[in-house]
Amino acid sequence: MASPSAFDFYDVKSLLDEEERQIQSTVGRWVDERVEPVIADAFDAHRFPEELIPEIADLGLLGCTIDGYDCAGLNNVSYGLICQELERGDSGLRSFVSVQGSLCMYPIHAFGSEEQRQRWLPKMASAEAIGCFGLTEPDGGSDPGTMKTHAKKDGSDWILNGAKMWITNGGIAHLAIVWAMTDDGIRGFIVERGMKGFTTRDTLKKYSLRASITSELFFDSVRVPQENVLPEAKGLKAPLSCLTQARYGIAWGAIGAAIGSYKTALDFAQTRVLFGSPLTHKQTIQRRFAEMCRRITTAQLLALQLGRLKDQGKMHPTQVSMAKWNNVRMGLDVSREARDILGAGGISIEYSPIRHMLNLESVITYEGTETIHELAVGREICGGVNAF
Ligand code: TGC
Ligand code: FAD
Repeated sequence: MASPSAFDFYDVKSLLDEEERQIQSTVGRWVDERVEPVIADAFDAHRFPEELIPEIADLGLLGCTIDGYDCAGLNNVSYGLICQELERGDSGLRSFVSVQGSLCMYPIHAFGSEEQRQRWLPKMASAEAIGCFGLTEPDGGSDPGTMKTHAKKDGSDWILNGAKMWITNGGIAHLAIVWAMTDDGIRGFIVERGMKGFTTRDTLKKYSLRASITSELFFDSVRVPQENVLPEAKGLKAPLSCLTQARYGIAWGAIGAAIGSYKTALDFAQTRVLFGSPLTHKQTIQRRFAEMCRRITTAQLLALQLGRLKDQGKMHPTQVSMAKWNNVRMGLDVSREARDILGAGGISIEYSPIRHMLNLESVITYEGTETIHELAVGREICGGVNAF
């Protein structure tokens, strides 16, 4: 009987079909060859490696679960594996793909008109058009139902006023999916760069997700034509449905960050000789690796079952909440543990764990904080009573 792999202890790969395995290995190879050599310097320089965007598009990773419109039409498990491999490189790359596909292409596909789909989706699949998603506001992101950004009807146009904060891809986006309050409740708008009164400003001095662009968006009486309103996006449920798509990808992505950190620490511990033997011969080090492996394995199985439910059309948002909460917490704890095993070297950007650990401080906050997901699961279990 073959021994279990340290990186796939329960042979999760055997539960994948041939196409899923091939997609994972293609994206994994691309991350090894094209991302690993540049990502530490990009993080250090607080720079998103924009030169990789055309390659990401050529690999067919943008909006990859959409059928038609020049998109790849993959299943959700494949999309999850893509997120896992990208985040093994860096959370910033997975964020870029999540925002473009799950937060911008998804709402255009799910809530847009046929004209909007034809106009934007092929261009977004090829990265000719980059999107961002504006929901969070300066006064508090966890409670988007109280947003202050608002749009008022003016003839056949809308006049948009307000501001969004902490917006991934904002500074490079050609279009922003913006959620605003109207007399009719929350609606979604496609705001294009160049529209008068729409400006962005990048958020600098971040110590997390440094290889990713984060920006503020400002709307000063922006005139948005009716044809840029998403006709089927009505109420808070619409943006929350987009979040469900992105949170799903994050639940897989966090496994990649954990595996990257754990592998780096394991390679180090096998050759670091202290008190006469390698670190991997020490009882407490073995216990710590066993614990990391246990948590990664649990997260892999959780993500795969979530993906199978999603592919069968049976996935519930609170199941996504549990997976996002469990897997990001796991990724953060594993990368911190890996950082510690590297000793002083662990604080250097030369090793990936501190970069993953710092990135995951954003990942545990965005797309619903850990507390928000605990409360969403708690509400589901306790008869729907809202404890927010
Ligand atoms: P609530 O009454 O619970 O819900 C309103 C309506 O929405 C439905 N719903 C959902 N639908 C789909 N997916 C979900 N996850 C949903 N959660 C709720 C719900 O059934 C209801 O429908 P209906 O038909 O009854 O109207 O609303 P609430 O105001 O009580 O809020 C609930 C709460 C706190 C869970 C929600 O506000 C929330 O999720 N807050 C967190 C906000 C958040 O996650 N923001 C993320 C911003 S985007 C981002 O961070 C991008 S980072 C990207 C990257 O770089 O990767
Ligand atoms: P707050 O909502 O003010 O929360 C503060 C604290 O209060 C948190 O610890 C929270 O868990 C806790 N809390 C909240 N409610 C409760 C409660 N009921 N009971 C107990 N505790 C509670 N947003 C976008 O719209 N688009 C993007 O592309 C995007 N990208 C991001 C990129 C980065 C790098 C980061 C860091 C954030 C991004 N965000 C984006 C914003 C993100 O979604 C918000 O930061 C997040 O939703 C939390 O909102 P907040 O920061 O305002 O914290």
